[in-house]
Amino acid sequence: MIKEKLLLSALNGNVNTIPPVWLMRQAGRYLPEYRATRARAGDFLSLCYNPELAAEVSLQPIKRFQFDGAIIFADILLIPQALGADLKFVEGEGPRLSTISMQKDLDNLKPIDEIDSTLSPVYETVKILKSKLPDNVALIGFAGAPWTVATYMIAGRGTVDQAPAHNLLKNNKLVFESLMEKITEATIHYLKKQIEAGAEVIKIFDSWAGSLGPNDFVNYSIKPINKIISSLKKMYPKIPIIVFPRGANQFYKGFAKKTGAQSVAIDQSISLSFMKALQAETCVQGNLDPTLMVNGGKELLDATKNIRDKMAEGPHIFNLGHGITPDANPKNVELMLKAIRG
Ligand code: 1CP
Repeated sequence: MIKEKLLLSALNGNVNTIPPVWLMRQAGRYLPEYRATRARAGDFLSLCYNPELAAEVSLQPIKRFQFDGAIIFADILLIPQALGADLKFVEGEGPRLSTISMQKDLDNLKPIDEIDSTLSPVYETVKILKSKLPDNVALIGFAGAPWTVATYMIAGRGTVDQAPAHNLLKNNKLVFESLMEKITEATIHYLKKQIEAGAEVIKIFDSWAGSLGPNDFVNYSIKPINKIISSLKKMYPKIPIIVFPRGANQFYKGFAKKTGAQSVAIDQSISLSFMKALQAETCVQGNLDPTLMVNGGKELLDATKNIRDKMAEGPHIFNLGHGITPDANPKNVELMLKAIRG
């Protein structure tokens, strides 16, 4: 009999003696082998669009750490690029994109049926990964949530407070909402294609959900995510979906049910008692402070065991509260894994 993959088991609501574990941004700059492959590709975007090399970097943390999930190597900003935004990554600074501020900018975006001319290498990456992954590892596809993607498309870069997006919403709601609609449709298509190519789990990153007030949170985080999930579920009723509404604070409560997600990823600002309460609603994932992966030691061990033990009675996926940082020490990942798996 083939045993169910541990990650899928947790997403189906099962309690496991040892929780499945993977890390947000597990393929990335903290790994020397990633830096080597990226250098071979030339730059970050060339790596994203090179299926053989992208699959290779997704597999690197699996080989090194035997994680229970592999995430495809891509970026949430590939959708804006596929829609026609000019995108580049400036070394040491981050992404730069052409901006959206008026109807004319929207009119210049490509129709949804043209985005695959940019995105098809990502589907190829998924296929390669599917054929190469060990049997016990689940393949995770992903996209950014419409609000988070819109914040980059409107500002043209990452911002601390997402002010440009909030201003567009306030001053030109029609353009803002049309953009959200467009991203939502593109994302449904993109994720559908990832599932067709072999993704077994989908993660939606709403990394900037925390800057939305109560009404905007409903309208621009929950509703578009719900639309994406319900559209995918019509085609693939069983596909498990994890959503990360980073910074959602008290709005984490009820979030899984309202969006239709099977799991919520919890950032490190949430207390373990609140996380435990959320576990009564859904499979919980995350919460370990990523800064602990830099210095490691007893602090890392204690925090790891504390999360594992407090979440042991319900469905749980071990993960960080946000992405692992470039200055993290791979040895500390091993330390953490030992504490989880014994
Ligand atoms: O220099 C490099 O090699 C680029 C660093 C890097 C990497 C490794 C970027 C630039 N993106 C990625 C890959 C990536 N991004 C993955 C797949 C790899 C993995 O997880 O193992 C994923 C899932 C993402 C998701 C992503 N990209 C998010 C959501 C998650 C989060 O961290 O909140 C966001 C917000 C982005 C945008 C982005 N891409 C890269 C950077 C530096 C940023 C942040 C920009 C900013 O706001 O400053």
